[in-house]
Amino acid sequence: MKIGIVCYPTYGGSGVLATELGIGLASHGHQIHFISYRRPARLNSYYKDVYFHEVSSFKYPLFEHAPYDSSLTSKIVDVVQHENLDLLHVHYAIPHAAVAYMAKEILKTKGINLPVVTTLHGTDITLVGQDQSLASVVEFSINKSDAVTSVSDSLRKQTESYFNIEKDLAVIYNFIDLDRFSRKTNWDFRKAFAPNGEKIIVHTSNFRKVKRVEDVVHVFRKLRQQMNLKLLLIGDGPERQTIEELCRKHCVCEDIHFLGKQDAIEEILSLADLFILPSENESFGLSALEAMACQVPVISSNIGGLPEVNIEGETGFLCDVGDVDKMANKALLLLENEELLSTFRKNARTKALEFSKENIIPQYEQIYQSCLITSDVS
Ligand code: GMT
Repeated sequence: MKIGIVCYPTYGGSGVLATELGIGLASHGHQIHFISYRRPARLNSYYKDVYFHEVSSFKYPLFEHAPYDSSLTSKIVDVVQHENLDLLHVHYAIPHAAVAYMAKEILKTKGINLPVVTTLHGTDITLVGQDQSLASVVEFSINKSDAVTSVSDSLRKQTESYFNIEKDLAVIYNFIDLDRFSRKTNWDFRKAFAPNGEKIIVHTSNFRKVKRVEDVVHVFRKLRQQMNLKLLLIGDGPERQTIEELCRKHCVCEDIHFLGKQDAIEEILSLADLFILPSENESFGLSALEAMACQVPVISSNIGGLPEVNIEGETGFLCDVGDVDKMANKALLLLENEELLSTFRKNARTKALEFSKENIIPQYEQIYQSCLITSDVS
């Protein structure tokens, strides 16, 4: 199949997942065409049968904002026609599902049928999508997609409760490359962060408010009163400055490393004893899965799709949003008991195996096939 993939090119989970899916599909013999305003961050080397088409923004003094949606639509129409795409898969409803609908309608006037698959990732439904300025477009474009998938059952239910959905939403969980994300501890590297054998806690996110990174710092402060440990914060985003100030205020800077955006995230996860994800909203928690695959137990909030990934009392612990006392207590329970920690480590890896790319990618291929069959018949 020749498949177009539209996604955000950033380090965020939806872009990461879309990129890994494209790479995985190409290894199954499909030809993949990414369409976005920048080369996706994870598409950082050459892959056979993977192409990238950049959407350039049109600037004109009259426009306060460049009309990205229109430029993206035109680019999709162009790529579908000239590369003979069979299908378009868009990740994150806003604006991609609406743009896909418009491209589909334009192509119809040229005698081309373009099946569209939309994958809902999270805040496109739970946060941004519910804003009155966007909600009707989100609902309409979900209903107009040929197939819609959701990255967790929790997100499926939320979508159905917030919007008037006329389609079946298929749950296809996020997936991971288990060869890449496996524990390969580099002891010299570990020593660089924890020279005296301290335990290491890791958090990775895009430092948006929804991630509640301040809770990570509060949990860390509580733990640090009981034991020596280090915190590695990976990623960057709007809250980073506030978090740095919080660390300074509480004089914990010497034990916290802000590592910024990282490509070889699995190398850092391989150093960790515990991963903390205290989000206010999390449709799946791909970052938690990446940690678990590297044998790192997870202390997370019990929100959204997190309980479908992080299993209470097996792979980690689930706590109410903002309950930093419980998060610290559960973290201490694990960090002070090597045997328990080691059991949780193994459980985390075992659970992660369920989300292998080998299990999940064929589920997308099945959806594509059914779209093509339906569009042939109609
Ligand atoms: O929804 C977002 O804020 C962004 C999105 C992204 O692009 O990072 O994250 C969502 O999609 C990921 C991949 O499916 C999920 O693992 C994240 O849980 C989800 N984020 C939220 O629900 C906050």
